[in-house]
Amino acid sequence: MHETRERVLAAIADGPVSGPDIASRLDVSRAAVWKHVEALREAGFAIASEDDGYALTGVPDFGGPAVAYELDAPFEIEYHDAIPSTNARARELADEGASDVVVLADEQTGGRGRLDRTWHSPSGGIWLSVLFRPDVPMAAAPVFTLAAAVAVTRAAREAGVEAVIKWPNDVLVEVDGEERKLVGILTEMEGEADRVSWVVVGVGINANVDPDALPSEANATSLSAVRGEPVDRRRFTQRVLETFDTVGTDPETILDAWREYAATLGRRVRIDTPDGEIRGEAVDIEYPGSLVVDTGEKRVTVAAGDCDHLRPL
Ligand code: BT5
Repeated sequence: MHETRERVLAAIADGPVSGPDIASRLDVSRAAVWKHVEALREAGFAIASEDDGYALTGVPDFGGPAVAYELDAPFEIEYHDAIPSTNARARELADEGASDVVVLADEQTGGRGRLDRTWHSPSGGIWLSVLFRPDVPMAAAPVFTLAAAVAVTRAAREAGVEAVIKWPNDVLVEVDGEERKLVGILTEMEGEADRVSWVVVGVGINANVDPDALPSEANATSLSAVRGEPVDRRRFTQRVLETFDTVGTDPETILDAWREYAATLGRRVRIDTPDGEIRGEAVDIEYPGSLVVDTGEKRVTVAAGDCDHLRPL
């Protein structure tokens, strides 16, 4: 958000402050204060103007300025009511040289999963992509998928939904004894072997979405369906971005948090990899995001693939 606008919001957050007061505090003209107040109202903030000044009385439920307001993470927010794909838009921004931007949408009309699969993204979800430029080799990038999974799982638990992580890129929740998909993550990047140029971590969260609007074969659910009431999408998005930012790039922090939330560890799994199927017990996660599977004969380290949790023998 515009920096002065943010400071106007902060100034009026705790009750009425007069226009001249704000102007002198922020060292801008009274006309400028008025202009910012009008722009904030247009963005959905409720601002009362009384005899003793302006007071903030309401923050919009969702949208760019709403998420940017009181966000404790260093990202700009670019919001769209509807867009084909936030990942595609973030890649465009990357090509233009941008960084530390979150593209956020209420609805995607061309959402993508891995391997060109379709990601259904009806209105009411949280569809977002974080664009950043970490100073790491390309091979390290899977760790950001883990970090995103940790961030969403923590936010879901704070919102009362007992989410768990399924390797490599799903967040699930158990409904009537069955694991259902709540979130999918798609990480894309560009760069040279020894250094990434940019990373885009795309996170699709079924927030306030009717599961009936999602394909039945996806076995999906949503935060609102599990909670029985809508989630505060503004707060939820902020918590995801804040946790993603604090777990940051430190591998040990990310792996430890991931192990705590993982449903895959200790489970029998079947993994489809480009080199064939692997079955066994998932025993650990290794930097930068490989699953260690005990097949009974040996331990194999799997870098990527589609994973199914199997029933215990
Ligand atoms: C994923 O792929 O799980 C990654 C999804 C990433 C989506 C985000 S949204 C923001 C950003 N912008 C984008 O365009 N994408 C990212 P994968 O593991 O391949 O799973 C895809 C499969 O999940 C599909 O084939 C369906 O079966 C199922 N699916 C589709 N939409 C779903 C939904 N909303 N919820 C749960 N499952 C879904």
